[in-house]
Amino acid sequence: MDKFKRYTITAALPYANGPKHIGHLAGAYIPADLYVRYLRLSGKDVVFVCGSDEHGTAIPNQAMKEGTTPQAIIDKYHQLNKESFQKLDISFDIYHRTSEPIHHQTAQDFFKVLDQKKVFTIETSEQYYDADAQTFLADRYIVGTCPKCSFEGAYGDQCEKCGTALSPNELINPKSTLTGNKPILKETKHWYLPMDRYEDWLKEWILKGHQHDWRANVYGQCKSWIDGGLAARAITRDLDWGIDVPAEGAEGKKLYVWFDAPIGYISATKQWAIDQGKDWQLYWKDQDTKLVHFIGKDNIVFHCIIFPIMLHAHGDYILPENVPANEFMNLEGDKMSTSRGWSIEMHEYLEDFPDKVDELRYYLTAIAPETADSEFTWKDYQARVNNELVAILGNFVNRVMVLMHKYFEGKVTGASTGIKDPTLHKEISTAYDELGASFENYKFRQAQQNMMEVARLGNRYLTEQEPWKTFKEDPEATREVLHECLYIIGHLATLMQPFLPGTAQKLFRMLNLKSAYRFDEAFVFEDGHTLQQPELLFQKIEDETIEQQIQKLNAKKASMETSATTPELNPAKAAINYDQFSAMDIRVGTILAAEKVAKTQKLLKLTIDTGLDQRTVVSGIAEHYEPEAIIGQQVSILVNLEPREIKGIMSQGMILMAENAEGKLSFVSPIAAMNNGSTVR
Ligand code: B3M
Ligand code: ZN
Repeated sequence: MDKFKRYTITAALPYANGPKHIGHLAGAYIPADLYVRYLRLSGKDVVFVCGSDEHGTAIPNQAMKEGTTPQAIIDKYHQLNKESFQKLDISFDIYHRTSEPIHHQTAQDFFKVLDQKKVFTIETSEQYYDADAQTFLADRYIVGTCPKCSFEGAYGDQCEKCGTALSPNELINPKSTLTGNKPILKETKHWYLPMDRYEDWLKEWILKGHQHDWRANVYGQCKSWIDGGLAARAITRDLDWGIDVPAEGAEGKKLYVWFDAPIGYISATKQWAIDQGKDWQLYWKDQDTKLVHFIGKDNIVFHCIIFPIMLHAHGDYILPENVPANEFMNLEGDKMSTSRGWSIEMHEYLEDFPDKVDELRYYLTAIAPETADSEFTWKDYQARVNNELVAILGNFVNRVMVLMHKYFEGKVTGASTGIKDPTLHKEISTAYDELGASFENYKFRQAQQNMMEVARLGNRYLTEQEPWKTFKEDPEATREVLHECLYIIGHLATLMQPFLPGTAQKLFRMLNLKSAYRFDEAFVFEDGHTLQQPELLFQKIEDETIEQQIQKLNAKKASMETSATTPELNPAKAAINYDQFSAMDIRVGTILAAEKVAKTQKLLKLTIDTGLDQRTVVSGIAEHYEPEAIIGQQVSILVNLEPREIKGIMSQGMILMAENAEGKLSFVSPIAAMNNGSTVR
């Protein structure tokens, strides 16, 4: 165990612009949770913080896509992700939000300290500005022709066709996505973090100081960044959405999201400390505190270089001891991607498998991309669950429990304080040591295998001893073996707590013990201790279930592909209140007669029985319906629309039509026949 008195553990703050998938879960949240649970079980003082990253252009972008406000987006996805994490037993001490006032305050204070210490440089440059929208344009809000491949829809930061990274001024024929206008160049001032000034310090701290304890992939990325030379990076932006820059001459500017987001770890800790009556400063400023960031590999530079520079420049803060970033997890042979539909979102898994949380935790840990990219396949998931959790772990526990009930009514007789067989005893205590060492080295796959070794050991022991054979002649021998097995199960439950927290609780319940045990805490089965009835720990996963999931995945991808090629829908309209809605009197009616309006292409003159009366309505549906074909058709009609003269005919009301993005029309009718005059509401 290391020398630290307390631990501050962070997991990357997910953008609240969409649901997160199981690749994210495997990359950051499960390993962080495993480590934290291990620390807690070792009796350590830990705070585990996470929360939503609610700034950056990703949020307004998504709002635009969904036709709603940034606030609605962050509220929706904050809630969704928070609930998913809870259901997956990720044991955050707090799941905070960067939209909270305490975070804005903390980020601004941080900025002010650096500003006062003259850490920043201020530079003026020309950037694209949309004069009509009166706003500077973030890179994603500018499209134009790619200078490399001539693709016309390239974005200001990247051409999605040829993959080239671009800056907006490289685009040929740039256009603002807000108005379609050609943007103009306009001078703007920004605050920069001059990272080049910290190169020597980074060389000492990372290249010399962490060569041996950081993962090779993390160290390697840092080294290539540092060796390549660091440049000043703007930490302010001309945006509407974000945290105001607290400096003179910075009106209308916001902090760059990657400046404020990591400070989110600090503000989350502050809020937790307020809630728990603790001192947050101990967790961020005391040299006896160990800070560890859990992230995916795309966030390495921010957590290993930029944020540490900020912490170091500020001066009061500790630095991360380690950043055990993971590689990526692919899915069925392809990169996981929410936008392409090739993903399993956390909430999707939970909807289909609400009672298989530990199974997912187990599988994602077993294939964790700790040293190289790994691959999730449904078949492999099934195999791991069936061959390992069901056939080894579940089977061992179940056999022991059943035999105890069959032979001894589930009752322990005679005092014993632990495992008697010296070899078994030694093997179990080795398992604790090895598991501890694996955790200390952030080798979570290995740690889980160390735990599974105990299940294998138990199975082997039971099979070798064959206690069912001795019962007739020597029931005491049977009892002895099963008692040894009960202790093995107790240790197995103790060791499995980080990985399979739900199953561990079930096991403790079956054993009639407390609901949790620290690693150094003894449990004993006293004389007369009674066991509960066995519960099923894991169920075999059938081929059919797996086939369904594979089909579902393919269908999701296909539907994303068609929706990507269909024309854009109309953007959502502004909100109305209920009164505005209910002012409309919509009824079910039946078309009694229909004829073309002379000298027009589009118009039909309809006679409608509205239940209230018979009336005439002129409707622009002639290109979609033959008059004869719609006699007798039930429709929805807005009856209190002011009458209007169209081509010399008084039209009294309006027929409701559904119209898709290609302009195809369809009546909106009740799906069961309804009396004319029935209300639609
Ligand atoms: N929100 C990027 C991501 O979700 C970013 C992480 C912030 S951690 C301080 O991958
Ligand atoms: Zn291109």
